[in-house]
This record gives sequence, C-alpha cells and structure tokens, in this order.
Amino acid sequence: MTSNFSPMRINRGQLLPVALLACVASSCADAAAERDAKTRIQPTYDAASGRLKKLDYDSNKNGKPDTWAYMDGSRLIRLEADENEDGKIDRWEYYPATAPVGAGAGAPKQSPERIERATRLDGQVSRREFFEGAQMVRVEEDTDANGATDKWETYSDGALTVVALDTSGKGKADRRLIYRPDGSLDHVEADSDGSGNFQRVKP
Ligand SMILES: [Ca+2]
Ligand SMILES: [Ca+2]
Ligand SMILES: [Ca+2]
Repeated sequence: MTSNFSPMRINRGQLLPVALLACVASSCADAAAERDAKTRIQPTYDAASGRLKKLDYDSNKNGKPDTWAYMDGSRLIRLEADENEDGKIDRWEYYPATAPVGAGAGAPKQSPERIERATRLDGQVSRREFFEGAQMVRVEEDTDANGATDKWETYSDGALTVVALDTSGKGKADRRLIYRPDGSLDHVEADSDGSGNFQRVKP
C-alpha cells in the first residue's frame, strides 16, 4: 500500500484579488492599484440596471483574460478560470450568497463554498473541494477519469485527517488512510469484504 499521500496545501481561490475587485466595484484609494486594475480587469454592466455583472481578469498579465468573475453588483457569485489558457475552463469557484465584498479598505474577503477543477485540463470536473467558512473540509476526486469518485479526503482545522479510496471500482471506499495532526500517516484500514466494516491493516 502506498503511503505517499501528504496533506495538501489549502487553496482558497486567490485568483481574483479582492483589492482589485474593490477598485472596479467602487473606488480605489491606491493610484497604482487602480491603474493595474484598469489594465487587467474589464467590467461588464447590465444594460438595463447598470449593475456590475461580470469581470474579465488577466491574472498573468499576458494581455489575455483567463479568469471570469460573475457578479451581482459587488457580490461575487461564481468564478471561472482557464489556467493554461487553452480556451477550456479548468476551475470553477462557487460563492455563497452571504456577506458581499465591501468597498474600499477593510473589505471582507469572500470565501468559496465549493471549488471544482478539471485536474487533467480537459474541461471535465475531476475534483471537488468543499469549504466551511474559509477552510477546506472535504475533497472528492475521480483519479482515474472514469467519471466515478474514487478518493475522498477529510480535513480538520485545515489538516488532512482521512483519505478513503475505492481501489476496486465498486463505487465506495475499501481503504482508509488515517493521518496524525502533524500530517504523518498513522495507520491504514481496509474493508476487505465490502461490508462497510474497516479493519486496521497490520504494517
Ligand atoms: Ca492571461
Ligand atoms: Ca484550460
Ligand atoms: Ca474514478
């Protein structure tokens, strides 16, 4: 059994800096930031209401938008990114309908409730990250691209605690890797007969 799973870096979706967003949504205190925002962010407004509805953002400054933020006024609803700029979206971030991004300094940062990724950059979602508050709590992944989830990760206080794996293609986990708070592997469990009862595997 491999034990090379290590706790993943928590990704909070910092593709669209809120400071820049605030510059577009309202006004900007910093002149340099405002210039930067104007060259890298193209806003689209609703023709009837005048409300901000979309921002096209060039995250890597190559002159081509690669990140699109769907807005309701100053509130971020969804963010899509084409990370390798091949014309296919590879990352979708979904934001809860809670605190809006305030104007100017001290603006509260919005955290996504879910991030979906096409990890093979083929436009197909293969990984889903679930958040509570600003912390990732759970991940589901289809590691072999057959359309079925075969890996489930559970996090506590930002640290990986359990990785469950479907190693036999039955659609549910038959192996569990249990991690210590410091990120090291504590032990492995297996459900050898598919009953749902996991037994500790002797090293
Ligand atoms: Ca770009
Ligand atoms: Ca892409
Ligand atoms: Ca799979």
